[in-house]
Formats: sequence, structure tokens, C-alpha cells
Amino acid sequence: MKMILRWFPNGDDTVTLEQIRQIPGVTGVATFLSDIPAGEVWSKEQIFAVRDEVNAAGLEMEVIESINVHEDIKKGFPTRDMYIENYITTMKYLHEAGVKCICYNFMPVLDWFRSDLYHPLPDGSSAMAYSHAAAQKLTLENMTDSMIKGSNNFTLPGWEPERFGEMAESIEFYQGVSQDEYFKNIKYFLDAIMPYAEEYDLDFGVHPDDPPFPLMNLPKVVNNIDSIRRYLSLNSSRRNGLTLCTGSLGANKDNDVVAIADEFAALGRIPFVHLRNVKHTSETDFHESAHLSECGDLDMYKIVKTLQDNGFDGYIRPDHGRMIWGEVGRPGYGLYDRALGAAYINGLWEAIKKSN
Ligand code: DNO
Repeated sequence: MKMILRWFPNGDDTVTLEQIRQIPGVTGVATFLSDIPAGEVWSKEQIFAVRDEVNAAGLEMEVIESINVHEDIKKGFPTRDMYIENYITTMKYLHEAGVKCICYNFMPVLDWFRSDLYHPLPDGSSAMAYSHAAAQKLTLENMTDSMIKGSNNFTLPGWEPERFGEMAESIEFYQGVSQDEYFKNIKYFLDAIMPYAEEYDLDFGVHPDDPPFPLMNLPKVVNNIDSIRRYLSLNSSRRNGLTLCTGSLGANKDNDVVAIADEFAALGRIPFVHLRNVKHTSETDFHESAHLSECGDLDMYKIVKTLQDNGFDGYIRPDHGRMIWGEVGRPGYGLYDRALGAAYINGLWEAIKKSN
């Protein structure tokens, strides 16, 4: 297992590589070239420059989160072949830079969403929260406004301004797309890129829908054990894997995250894990919490043990943290609570390993 932290390059992060290097047990970062619009090739020069910066700080850049999939690929437009070709070229360059794992998602239009980015917790910290009733009342405009306003002037991953122009039109388009048609477009993409994933030694981990509940009547992709099975069976390459995001899947109380970890880790189909905890306030509503099991509804010990028992040897990162100790930064991606999360997960990992 390798413990890493998500880091945003080009001065777009309050957290420095030097700080990350000082978190015990953290050996690398998950990063991406945030300024390159989806669909374009990432230049070798830019990839190598970020890689060199990360390496110079004593860290590895083996995980990319994410290479965003151009909406034309998701929509199955004829232009998709050109965008897929660009995707494959980027994969080749990333391989040359030593990258081993790519986290991406296939959610139509929206990446993740929270209705409150600063939900106050009783201990004086704040965490991101989601109310399904509130989310369903929002227009697309309210939704983007609230994510932009709450972002503390940082670009939130998945909410890059380049996306805003076409969002409304895309949402309209997907109203006529069935789940089955959508999965055909996913298969087309996977069948095109998986041979290159093999060739370039890249494990792919699709990120689950976050939240796992339907929004704006858009097709759902990966939100429970059945849809994960379906997604992974679209292409049988072992490279076609899952990013096990415990918080995203765990947001639906019906999902048994331990069982999901067990099934897909046993198959060697989990290259990357996002570990975080959520606390439900109703069937659909939740706030994110500190990583510790007792702070939320997920049994982090059981999840980590299940991964280890199945021989998991991929990457783990602590996921969204709360804002604590007066830190000001990108919601979910401050330093302090994620560092506490990394220390806690490393503690679980060591204890489980030594007791085996
Ligand atoms: C949110 C993240 C997601 C994730 C993408 C992967 O904080 O977990 O934006 O990076 O869905 O493509």
C-alpha cells in the first residue's frame, strides 16, 4: 500500500509539497494538470515539469486524479474518436513520466456536489454536507453559484469554469438518454483505451457518483454494487478498475462498503482508495466527518482490514477533511484534517498487519 495526498499544482493549493512530505508515511501525491481543458492532450513538457517538482520535494507522482473525459465521449458524438485519441496520447506521456494509476469518472455533466461546503460541526470545525431535498430544489444556476461562492476562490475539482458554458444544454441532452445507451458509450470508451492501459502499465479506477443519488434526472453510473459489477464487466481487462471512494458509496445507507471492498479487492480491481467517513442525518442527508470510525457511520477498521486481507497493494489517500484549527483553504482539501486522516489510516494499517 502506498499512502498519498491529493495536491493541486501551479500554485493552486494552500498545501505545499514540503508540508505533504512531512506527514509520516505519505510518499506521493495524486495530481493533475488542472488548466488543460477536457479533451486536449497534456503536453509532455507540462507533465514532466510537475513530475520533476514533485520528485524534487522527495515525493512520487504515480497517481493522476483525474484526466477528465470530454463530454462528447460521454454523449457518444462522432467527435469522440478524436478526443479518445488525445486521451490515449496523454496516457502515453503519463506512462513515460512514471505514472501508474489514473482516477477518472464518467458522470454526465456534474462531478461531485454538496449543498453546504461549510456545515458547522459541534466541535467548532466545519465539513461539507449534503441535503437531497435542498439539492433537488436547486436550479443549475443556483448549484454552480453555491459551489463557486463556497470555494474560497479556489477552482474545485470537477467545477472548472470551462464546464459551465455547456452545462445547461448537456443536461437537456441527457434527458433523452437511457441508462443502457449511456453504458454503450462507456463501453466504447473502455474498449478503446484498455489495450493502451495494458501497454502503458496504467491501472484505471473509475470514481463513483458523488452523491450516489439521482440529480437533475441524469443517468447514474457507479453508485452501488450492481452498477460497479456492470461497469467492470464492460471490459474485462484487470486495468478497468474502481476507485473505492468510501464516502461517495457510503452516502447511500443501502451500500455495504465493506462488502464492496471485499468483492472487488479480491478480484484485484481496486487500484486506488479514497478513505473518508460520512455521518448520516437522514436516509439521504449526511455531512462528512473526521476519518475515525466513531466520528461517522463507516467502520474504517473493517474497510482497511478487508483491503489488506485481500492483498490490496494499490494507493490510498485520505479524502476530504474537515476545516479545523482555523485553516482557510479549498473546502475538503486543507492540510490538517487530511494529515490526521493519513496518520489514522497508517495506524490502522500497521495494527492490522502486525496482528495478522
Ligand atoms: C471530489 C473528488 C472528485 C474526483 C473525480 C475523479 O472531491 O473526489 O472530483 O476527483 O470524480 O474523476
